[in-house]
Amino acid sequence: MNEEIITKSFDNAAQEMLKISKKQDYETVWDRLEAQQPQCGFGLLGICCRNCVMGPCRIDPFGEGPQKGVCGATADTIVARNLCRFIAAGAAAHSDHGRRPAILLKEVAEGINKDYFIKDEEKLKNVANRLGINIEGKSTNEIAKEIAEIALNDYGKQDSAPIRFFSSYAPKKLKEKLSNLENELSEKIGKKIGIVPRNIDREIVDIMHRTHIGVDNDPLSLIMQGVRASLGDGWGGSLIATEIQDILFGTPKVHTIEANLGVLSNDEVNIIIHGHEPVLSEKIVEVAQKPEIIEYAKSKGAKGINIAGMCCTGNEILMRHNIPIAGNELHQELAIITGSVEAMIVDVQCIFPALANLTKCFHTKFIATSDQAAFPGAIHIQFEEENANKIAEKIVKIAIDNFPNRDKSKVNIPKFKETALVGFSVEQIVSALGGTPEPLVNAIKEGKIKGIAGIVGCNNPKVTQDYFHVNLTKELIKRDILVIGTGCWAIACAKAGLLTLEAKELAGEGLKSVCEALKIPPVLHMGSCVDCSRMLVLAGAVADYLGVDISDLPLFGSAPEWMTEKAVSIGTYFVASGVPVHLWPIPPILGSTEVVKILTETAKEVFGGYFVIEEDYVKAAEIMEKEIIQKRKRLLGE
Ligand code: SF4
Ligand code: MSK
Repeated sequence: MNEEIITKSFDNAAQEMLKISKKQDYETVWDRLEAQQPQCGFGLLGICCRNCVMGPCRIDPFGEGPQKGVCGATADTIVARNLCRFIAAGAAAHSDHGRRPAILLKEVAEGINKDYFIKDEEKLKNVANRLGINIEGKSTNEIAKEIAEIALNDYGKQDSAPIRFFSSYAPKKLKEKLSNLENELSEKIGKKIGIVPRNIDREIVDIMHRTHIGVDNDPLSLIMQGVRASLGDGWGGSLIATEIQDILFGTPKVHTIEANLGVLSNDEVNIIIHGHEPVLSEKIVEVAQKPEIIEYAKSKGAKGINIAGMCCTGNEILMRHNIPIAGNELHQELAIITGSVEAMIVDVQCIFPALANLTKCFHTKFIATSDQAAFPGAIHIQFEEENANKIAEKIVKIAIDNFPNRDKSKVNIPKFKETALVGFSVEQIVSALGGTPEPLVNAIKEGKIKGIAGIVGCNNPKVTQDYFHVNLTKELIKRDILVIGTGCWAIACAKAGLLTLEAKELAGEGLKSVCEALKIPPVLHMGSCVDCSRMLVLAGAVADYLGVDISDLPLFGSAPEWMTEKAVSIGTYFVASGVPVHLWPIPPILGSTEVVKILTETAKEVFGGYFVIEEDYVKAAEIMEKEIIQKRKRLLGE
């Protein structure tokens, strides 16, 4: 295989498609990254500001040119402001996602929406109990309405009390720590500092306000508001998305699926659902399984309908159904290049606008569906929850009608695919453990497992696709560290065969014995990006069980191929919740020594979590293992 292709992707199917792409001269994300070289040094360091039109301003990193913006903002202020705006956008994307199922649950409970119903009453009751709702004598719809109203109130209330989801789900010690910290930091810097989220939306608006020219200029004060918004995401918006989606669509259960481009079919209608929100994709799956729709596909010469996921919509669907996943973020263009996709249906987030042009080279219909996401060149079919069944059927039929247009001479489906055991919701993990965290805690005490690493995040063409994800994961399980995670990392591991019982052979002896006893893989798929909240809930449950803070637990996070603003919000709420987080590539912060210090040193002192940057996967695993071993020893009083 050509060296240039190997540096682009670690994935066999991707390498095969990249060869075809090069031969046929299709443009992909890697070509566009190359065209951007050299990338702007000011941007990479985070020292350019466009927050008003006295600028744009930039700081000379070599100390020779300007050291202040026109308004007098320093590198520290500019970097901190830019970082906060990253967090605001990431938290907004996750939390706005959560708003949709919350509104839908209310409409279902009130009987306004008849296209959806509550699939998981047990989860409904568990969430109600957690939120302190008295469910005695109440109907399912009454309970659902109360949950939806609490969730929506967390987005819109105007008092300063913590949001209800945070106060109901966060572990005791974390809540105590954060409220004490508000007082300590306020005293230290002589101005009021808030860290506990008051309102999911407000913390994001607050960032946009304070990063406007001439408002907040203190890096610590700015970053603490970034922390507050990120906590409103992790313990708020994302958690609401996860919990209410489970109520509406079912809590994931462990089952087997297939992963990679080899899941695409030569003789069925291939429909890819790509993006993040399961509200539409659940319906697409439902419609595509109707006998009359399958018959319709057969009438067009297809053997059936093959739905495959991509990115986090794919994760949502595979967690709850036997729906295969075609790939992660950097597979989106490669899937089109297989020439076998009748329709690529998208909603929001991580969808390349470049798909509009690429699909023109094939018969593929590129169908956008969200009022928030227009793609010039795409077919736009507006999705509305109140007409979900009708719209989903219309979309599936467009794909079916397109099957006869497939040009067989252009079809190249790589044979690569792997099976994967998926569906590890907290409920399934606890059930695999026999109903309590005790066996997990005992395995850590006995040293069979040193600790747990949570890996999340994207692909990024600056990193060889899946290389860091897969190799870091292998390094960690080899060292008896159980790995859990979400997002495109989970898809990378599925494609690499790491989500199988057989993968225990790659684990150290201790972890292997635990996998054998519990019949679980050493690497657990916990869902989509918003499902990082499942990891928080799991960490919180173990912390409360032991009566300690999350920062006392032998945990480490990593986002080794991240690219989105959402990943920055995720990393920040993990750090603030007490989990150290490794990152690669470097976030745009190196232009400020003060911001770097806050994220790496101050954070460690005040939260117990902090950021680490490391390019080499073995060194990253060493750093993670060292910290995990120390935490484990401290926890056991050794
Ligand atoms: Fe320049 Fe200050 Fe305006 Fe930013 S806010 S563009 S640093 S003048
Ligand atoms: S899809 S946010 S590229 S994980 Fe959630 Fe993947 Fe990152 Fe998007």
